[in-house]
Amino acid sequence: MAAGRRVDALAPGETVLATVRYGGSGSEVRGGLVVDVPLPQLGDARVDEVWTTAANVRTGTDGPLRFAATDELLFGALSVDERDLERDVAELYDALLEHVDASAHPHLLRIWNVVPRVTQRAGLTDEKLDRYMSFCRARSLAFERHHGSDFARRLCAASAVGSVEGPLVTWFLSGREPGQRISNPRQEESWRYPERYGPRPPSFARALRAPAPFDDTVFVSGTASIVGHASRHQGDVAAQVEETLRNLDVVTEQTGLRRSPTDALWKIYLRDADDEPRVRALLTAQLGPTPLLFLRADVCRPELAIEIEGLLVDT
Ligand code: 3EB
Repeated sequence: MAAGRRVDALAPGETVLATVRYGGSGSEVRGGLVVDVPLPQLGDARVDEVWTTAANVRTGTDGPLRFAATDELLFGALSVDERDLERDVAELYDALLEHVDASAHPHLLRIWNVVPRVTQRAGLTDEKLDRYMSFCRARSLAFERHHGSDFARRLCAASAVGSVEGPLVTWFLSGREPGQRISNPRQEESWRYPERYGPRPPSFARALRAPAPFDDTVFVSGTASIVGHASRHQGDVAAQVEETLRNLDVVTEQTGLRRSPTDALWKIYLRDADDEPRVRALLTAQLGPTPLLFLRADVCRPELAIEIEGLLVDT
């Protein structure tokens, strides 16, 4: 299983499980599931994220869910045009969790979410809520409905960032075997954030060690300049990069694996496209030759300028 990397050519015997295309890249598709993500890429390169496998791939749909699966893995995607954000998130996650729970791949490993206008006010009636808080409430309630009151034990790695426009899009990977949740001792568990960040906390693990068919692979969640539960270095993107890298270092220490695999793609979400050259220079100096994919996205807290996610692999 080759995970989330850029490919220029497929190796013999490899088939595509899924292609994640950013910013309407419109590039050629070679089978499997296609997920179009409404976030523009920054910088010169235009790369897709391709998940390949040596196993047979079958594709299908289940209501709003589209998927590609092997015997061991399920890659699925859902996309809804917005009517009411909390109702949409509830329906989307109900469809996702119903399908996954009934499937031969009931263990969620990684979820990505793109929420339109994520930092805007939730509505005219509730002054204190922004749309990220609404998203978190509906997602948390859905996990509780499907997995019970101790659903936190089963949470996987995730990201949730904002688009300017377009549908609510969620895509995910689940497996036949469970992964192993990994915490970051520098950061509060997301499901224990205090109520000032919203009436229901976010629902994700800092990282997850992937089961077979992955080999010593860890999915690292979106990681930002947060220590404990507090945002750090508002207005200073270079300091946020440093703090984020410290968090990535600490998560990496917990796993016993190394950072900087050369064939995995690290994704950098930037609130301000103008920060891209500077952040690219900082990260290239720190991460070495790892391929970097920069996306213009709203990080879910307005004071955060950057979020980074990726994979650790034993090389
Ligand atoms: C954070 O640490 C920053 O809501 O699924 C990172 C990863 C973040 C996942 C999510 C949010 C999510 O709270 C934001």
